[in-house]
Amino acid sequence: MADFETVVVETDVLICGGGMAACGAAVEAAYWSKKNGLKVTLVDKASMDRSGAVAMGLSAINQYVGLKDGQNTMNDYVDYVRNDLMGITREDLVASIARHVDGSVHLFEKWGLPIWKDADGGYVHEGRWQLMINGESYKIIVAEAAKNALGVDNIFERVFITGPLMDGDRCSGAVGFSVRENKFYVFKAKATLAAMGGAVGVFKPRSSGEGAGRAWYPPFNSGASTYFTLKAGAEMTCQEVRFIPVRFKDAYGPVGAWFLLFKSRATNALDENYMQTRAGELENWAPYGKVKPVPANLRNWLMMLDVMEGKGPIYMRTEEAIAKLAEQYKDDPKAFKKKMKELENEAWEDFLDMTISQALLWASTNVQPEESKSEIAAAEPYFIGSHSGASGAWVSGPEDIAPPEYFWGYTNMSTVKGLFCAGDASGASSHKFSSGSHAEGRIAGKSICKFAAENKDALNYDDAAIAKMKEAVFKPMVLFEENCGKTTQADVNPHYILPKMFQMRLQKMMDEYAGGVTAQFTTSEANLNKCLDLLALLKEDSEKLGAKDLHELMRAWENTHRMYQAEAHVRSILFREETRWPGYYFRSDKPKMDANWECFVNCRLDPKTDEWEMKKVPLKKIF
Ligand code: SFD
Ligand code: AMP
Repeated sequence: MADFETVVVETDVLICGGGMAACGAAVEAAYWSKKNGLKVTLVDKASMDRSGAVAMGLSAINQYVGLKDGQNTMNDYVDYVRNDLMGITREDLVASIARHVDGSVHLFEKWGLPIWKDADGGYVHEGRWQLMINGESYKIIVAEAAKNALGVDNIFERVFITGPLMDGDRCSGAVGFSVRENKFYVFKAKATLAAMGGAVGVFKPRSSGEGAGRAWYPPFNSGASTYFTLKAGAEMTCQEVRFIPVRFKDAYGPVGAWFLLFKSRATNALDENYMQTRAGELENWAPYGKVKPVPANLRNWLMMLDVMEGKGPIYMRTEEAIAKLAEQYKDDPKAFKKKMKELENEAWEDFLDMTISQALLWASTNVQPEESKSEIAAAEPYFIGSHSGASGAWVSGPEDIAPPEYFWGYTNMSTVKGLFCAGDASGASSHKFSSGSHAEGRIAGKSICKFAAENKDALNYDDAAIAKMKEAVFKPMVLFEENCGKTTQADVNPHYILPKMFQMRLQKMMDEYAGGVTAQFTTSEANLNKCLDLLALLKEDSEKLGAKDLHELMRAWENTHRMYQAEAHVRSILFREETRWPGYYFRSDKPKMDANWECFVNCRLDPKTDEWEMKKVPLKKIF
């Protein structure tokens, strides 16, 4: 691509991504870099103000421990996360985020984020760990602080990172391309943070045609973190631990506020509450079936059992919950009317703050939450280590908490020297959400500066290898340009496959064979092996991805990234010979939880041979 300029940026610390974890890392790294004379650079594929999962805003901060107020302890949070993940969690990482997360929340408030207050000036909790916010502008506020800390000259927006640069077994930066200009970027760095979110669109979504592109998590988080870490040769963990959120059907409105703040029930078409009628099923998943709150996947599972028996649709009983909350005012018509208005406002704001399309769907289908119940459903699988899933890189824990097996020098560094991960990109430390991802970013931001300061030696860059990378990055555009005239319709061509078609193929095989919506989240060894066969063919065809312009080039690379996430997932489910997270996925041939699998499943791709290594890693209890 002779007419694509190559831009080389030399820096010490490179932050890939501009979301919650990246913004946390930026704020902290800006501080520690000054002390150490380091340059910090951030690259986001989009515009930081509205990039990533918090783009639309949020209506709650889902992790606040309240350590100072003595509301909870760090141990309480570790217990909560361990139980919710059916025993599989890195307690050192969870504890470290828990002890720092309140600091991030207090910073958000200082920067201007409105957090709901009660009559005494205390935070209004949605649930034990969650705070209510007016969060439409949450991301803008957090991004502004990051931009101020780093300085806009050190930030590259609308630059898509395709993969890592390596100097032997050390990560030495990243390469990518501008999605607006004809530019290839080479970022040379002493240390790199992968904070490019999770992966959406690996499985076929429920939405089709008219709603394609609508998903719960942002479709622009497309597996870049996983691809980056895999291609660097880093060890990954919990790649089988996908997340299936239950959401208001078709527009993916959140349920947390309804269950926790409004104390709503969910019932089936027969008015039965599956949490009660199916309580006996929880015994089969002891000890985790017996904890409070019931783990998210088991809540899903009880609901799915109803659906599989034909007892759906499932409804959130919004009308019932609102009536109950207003009941105590019913003898005073004026107070009753005021309370009803307040509840109605809160119900709509919950969506308007973070899932605007759900408010639009309610409005366009004449749903009034105070009058009618509203359908909920299990969504398609997502890869998101920061919420209730756990997939991500296997990173070093903090020196003061981590056992020796989980500590290798720098907190949040992956098993590859110089490559750090945080937020959705780091695994086995679920339930960090927006605030915990920011806090983990801050932890990583400090640690990465320490690494960069202590590892200043010059790195080697192979110009010929970089030129080859450039060629590979733009190959889809070249293929398209050379061949698009060979058919009358550019989207059907024997010489290339366009990203849209490629993505549909990926989503179909994952949906049908790896336990997507169509397969009722059920899979088995035979299905997974079939999926691997199809993935191998898809991988061959990925060499033939075509792209008509820069935007489609981004789509092409997004889908290559997704394909690697898919393979890591399928191989990990296959390797773990049990069902541990029914409600996320069910292995019909291994339908029970097995104590022999009370361990992590880690995997690694050898970047040179493209061979996968799978292994069991012992689980260390600390608290
Ligand atoms: O409850 C590249 N989340 C919620 N968290 C909360 O605290 N409260 C809530 O109310 C939450 N809810 C919720 C949430 C998310 C969504 C989508 C909805 C509702 C509808 C979860 C949090 O948002 C989430 O945990 C964090 O944002 C995770 O942080 P991080 O940093 O790991 O990911 P990110 O913020 O999405 O940022 C990713 C960044 O990477 C960029 N990027 N950059 C360069 N090159 C590439 N190839 C890239 N690929 C991606 C992105 O642009 C972005 O900047 S509730 O309903 O669940
Ligand atoms: P959600 O909107 O489903 O993402 O939920 C927001 C937060 O509330 C997350 O921390 C969830 O784990 C938690 N949550 C949602 N529903 C329930 C429930 N029924 N019981 C306990 N916690 C819940």
